[in-house]
Amino acid sequence: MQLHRVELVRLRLPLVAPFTTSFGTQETRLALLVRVEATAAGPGGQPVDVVGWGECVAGEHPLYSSETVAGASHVLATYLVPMVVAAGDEALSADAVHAVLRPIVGHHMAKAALEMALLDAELRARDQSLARALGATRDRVPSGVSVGLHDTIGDMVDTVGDYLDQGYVRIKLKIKPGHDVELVRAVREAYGDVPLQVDANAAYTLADADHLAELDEFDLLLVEQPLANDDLWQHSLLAPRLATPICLDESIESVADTDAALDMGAASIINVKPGRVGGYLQARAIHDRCRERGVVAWVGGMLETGLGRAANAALAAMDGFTLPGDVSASSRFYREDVTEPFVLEDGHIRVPAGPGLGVEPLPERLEALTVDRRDVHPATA
Ligand code: NPG
Repeated sequence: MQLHRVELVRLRLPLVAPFTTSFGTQETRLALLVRVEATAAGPGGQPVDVVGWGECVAGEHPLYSSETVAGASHVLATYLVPMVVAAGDEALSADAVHAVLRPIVGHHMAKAALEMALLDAELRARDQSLARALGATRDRVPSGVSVGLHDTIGDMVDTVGDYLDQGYVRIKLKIKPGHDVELVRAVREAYGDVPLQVDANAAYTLADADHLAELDEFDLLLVEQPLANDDLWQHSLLAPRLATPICLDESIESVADTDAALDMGAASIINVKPGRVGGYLQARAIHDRCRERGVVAWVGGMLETGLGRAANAALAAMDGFTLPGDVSASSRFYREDVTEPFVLEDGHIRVPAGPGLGVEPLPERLEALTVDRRDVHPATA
């Protein structure tokens, strides 16, 4: 593939309602997109000019992980893009990107965004969908929804009711110390045995083990990331004290982390987020490993625009993702997305079948949402 141009585009998207987790409240999302112009091989090997899009899920602030939009922009412009350009046209394929970028430590979300843009370009030229390229088998995926913390339990119960009315098949409640057991009890009492799980985003310590065990009576699918990101060992000590399965999110950045967590008994379920693990191809590798080991996995979400949402739906359509993912309708977060919106159909999201991501930014939306655009290859001053 020949790479002619790489552009970083920042969008500011207002959320339909503030989204609160144990690490803060968000009212808008600053999204970093990577746009590439390339010439790649067509179905018969002939050169085809294409545009590819990637989405970086780094936060505006380093609260969920250390990555940020500003940091990712810097790393993309200074290291990642020049490295793939220097690797040369011959070596440049989405499959090769992970190895080419290996010298750069961390920065998985920045790497994932560049890989995603190249993958989109490559697959568009080849006229193949991302779902097909990943080996996905389903044409729609069950849709779970993540419910942020609210001021009162009553408000949270009402919001859950709205989502159930819309057809979401699984509810994930954000929890934090002081907003946990009674919240879950209220939701269980209001809605019976709906598939329910909780996400602490690392808000507890091992000293909270007895308190977390009070969640056991609610028959939750899982408790996600109760302890700190780097507390793998402490998670392994917590797990035998809970009947509720532990799922890890923040702690898992690679296949090696997945193996370590499973070997140690720190988790029995894995949340796979392509950005957190360095791209869709690494996400597929973690899916494959979980499948080999007979471990339940599911696809997380990070408030993606329609671009990342399309790719997450394709990933979630793989056989080994046996729990509903955080792949909601676009309307869960955005009144106006940058692509055509994803909609709930009978509690499911349709997996795009068109080439590459199968969706693209709508020009007028893109223009209205754009904060700034910057060419990083060829670099401008
Ligand atoms: O559906 O996209 C979604 C959101 C799901 O709760 C969700 N994401 O901790 O998993 C998480 C959380 C998150 C959102 C994390 C934004 C980081 C940034």
